[in-house]
Amino acid sequence: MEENLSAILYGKNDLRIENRSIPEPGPGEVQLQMQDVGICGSDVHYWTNGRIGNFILTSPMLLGHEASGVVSKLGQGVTNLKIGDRVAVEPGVPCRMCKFCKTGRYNLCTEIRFCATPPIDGNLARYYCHAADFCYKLPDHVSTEEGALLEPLSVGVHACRRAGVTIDSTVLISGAGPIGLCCYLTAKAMGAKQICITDVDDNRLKFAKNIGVHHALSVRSKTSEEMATQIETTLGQRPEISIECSGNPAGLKNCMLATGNGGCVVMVGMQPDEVTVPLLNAAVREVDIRGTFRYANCYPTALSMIATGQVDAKPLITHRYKLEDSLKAFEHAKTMRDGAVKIMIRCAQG
Ligand code: 572
Ligand code: ZN
Repeated sequence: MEENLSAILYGKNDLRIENRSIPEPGPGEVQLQMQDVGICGSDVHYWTNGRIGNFILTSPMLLGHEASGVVSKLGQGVTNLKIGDRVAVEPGVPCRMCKFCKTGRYNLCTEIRFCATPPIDGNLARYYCHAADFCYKLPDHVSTEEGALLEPLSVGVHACRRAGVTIDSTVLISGAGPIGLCCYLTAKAMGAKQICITDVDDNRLKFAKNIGVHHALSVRSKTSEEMATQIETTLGQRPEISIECSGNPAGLKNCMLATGNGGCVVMVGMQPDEVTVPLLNAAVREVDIRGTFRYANCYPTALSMIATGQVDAKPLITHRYKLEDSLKAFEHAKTMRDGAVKIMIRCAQG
């Protein structure tokens, strides 16, 4: 048997690197020789908790959903790709039939199969098969690492679209983790004139400054009211748009109070089910509160941002591991020590 080394989560705190058989592409699918897979917070969460909300690991599952690969086999009827093409993998494949799919909001499809969301396998392996129309050919000058980064960047594209970011926007981003930084890069590329980013962690704020953020503010031991004032003073006006990426209720409260009248708060970070927020204050100032769920139709835009050079996402990659060292990579991602932002796993040998 040819080897297909795979990172398989058997249960809580039980990640094993094991050999599986190489899968054959079904109709409309391609077989991919996987190249680079980024570790997402959700991969780490499934590993350490065995579940996220109602999505519970009940049988072994491959991790990984921020991926790129090289086409190694074509399934029946595939015409959009050829063997040897380097591609980015959009990890959610919807039913293509329902109301949401047909109106372009396929991220809301209830039948969507999303990599590394139980019970669907992810792609942290040597070989993996995926729907060909959810693979995007990378131009020669775009690396497969950048291809893998299209996934978190797509989250940023979707958030900025939902928020209505445009030329001249003034934007607040709460949380300077990988997703906050992807929202920053996207908002900048979409023309935002001023962007302020906040976090509790000074190292993350320093990292944000190093990749070009002008206004990086610490929220440590400050009230939301104090933050709102400091953000307004820093930007010279209240933000029209706030993008909440921390998942912390205090971050959401900051966004709601800081956003100017008639503005919009977009929620990206995963909040607890029920939180206490200044809802009436937002309502009477016509501050819209919008949800987001992953992304739809964002990969082509994320790829354009990279391919045209409008966005350089490479600096987000702080650490690299080989597939065989995935356990070490996950240990690193758990602690995020040494200023880790995006940890990338190299799946291809050599
Ligand atoms: O890159 C996509 C992504 N989506 C995340 C988290 C990490 N990465 N989401 C948060 C968790 N939800 S969920 O609905 N779920 C576990 C399926 O609670 C999905 C979106
Ligand atoms: Zn993710």
